[in-house]
Amino acid sequence: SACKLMAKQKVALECLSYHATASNDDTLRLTSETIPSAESYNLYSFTFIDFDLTDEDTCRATIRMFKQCDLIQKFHIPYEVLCRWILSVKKNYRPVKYHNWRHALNVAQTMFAMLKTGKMEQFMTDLEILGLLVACLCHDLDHRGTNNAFQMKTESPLAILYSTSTMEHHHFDQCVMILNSDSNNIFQNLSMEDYRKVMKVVESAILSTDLAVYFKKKNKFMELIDEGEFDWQSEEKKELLCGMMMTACDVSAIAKPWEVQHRVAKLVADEFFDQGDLERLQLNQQPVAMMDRERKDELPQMQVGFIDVICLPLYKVLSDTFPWIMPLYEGTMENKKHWQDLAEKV
Ligand code: 5BB
Repeated sequence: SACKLMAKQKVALECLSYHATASNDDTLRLTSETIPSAESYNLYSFTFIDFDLTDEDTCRATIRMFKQCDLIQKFHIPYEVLCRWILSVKKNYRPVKYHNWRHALNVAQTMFAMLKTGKMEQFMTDLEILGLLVACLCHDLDHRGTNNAFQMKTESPLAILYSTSTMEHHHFDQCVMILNSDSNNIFQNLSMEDYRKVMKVVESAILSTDLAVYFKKKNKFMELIDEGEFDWQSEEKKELLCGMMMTACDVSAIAKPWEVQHRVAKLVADEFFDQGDLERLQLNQQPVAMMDRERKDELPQMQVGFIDVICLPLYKVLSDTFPWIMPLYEGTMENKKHWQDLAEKV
């Protein structure tokens, strides 16, 4: 429709005014650096922390995960293209408080740990592993620190373009945009069929990071588990499993050691409060409790709710089926106690 076309043009113009891909200088520098071991970055652990890593280290850690999965060899990814792509992805995250490049890296690292330490890679093809890691790194590209409801309320061009899963469609579009930029296509040596397959994995995985999609799909997933379904080979079931894994990784800050969870929750809250401020200023609206700085005392109770309603049920069903990812469940249980203690104090 004419309306959608206008919205598309607006979004395209916004993108044009911004230089999207990494410079050759940065790319060549990263290409020539040595990549420290996975152990030195603690990549196999569910308690990986990015706080002490430099920006350069976050790129090296990302390359290390590709190497440990042998993806560079298996899919003939030119090393310079991989380096440029990683820098471009990093560059297309905005400096918002929580949904930034560090979050993307953490989500990808949890996926890596689930596949390796959690022994879930045996259920995945190499192409799916490639798709999942790429999806994690790209799943919040160009996040503006505001959610889907905010896009809708402000009638942003993005919301006109995509009425459901607004931001997630945009994250996937940005992912495709980067891959299609000069010398950024890490999939360039895949066959037509593999190319189509991996893009399908990436698209479905990124779209499933919309919490609304998770709520729609989780019952189907839990039913399959209840029926004792351990054959994950059918395409439909595999897509369902990948979606659940994406959510598990997306919220995995909740399972980190308490000091880390506490610090990250404050970043999440600060980003929510910034949206709340915008809603007051731009829309003259009273924000919901979660986004209202005046109600920050309720944060511990909200975290308990988040843990009980979303995180624990998901980690429970996943670790019942894939026992080696139990640390995610246990870490979350531990943090629930801390948040409950704080909630009782107010
Ligand atoms: C989440 C769903 N939302 C539509 C309504 C509010 N809830 S909530 O009550 O579970 C909630 C979650 C309330 C407050 C929260 O944070 C206060 C700082 C959170 C919360 N969300 N806490 C966290 O530590 C994290 Br991490 C998140 C994740 C926010 C992004 C949602 C990711 C979607 C995953 C599929």
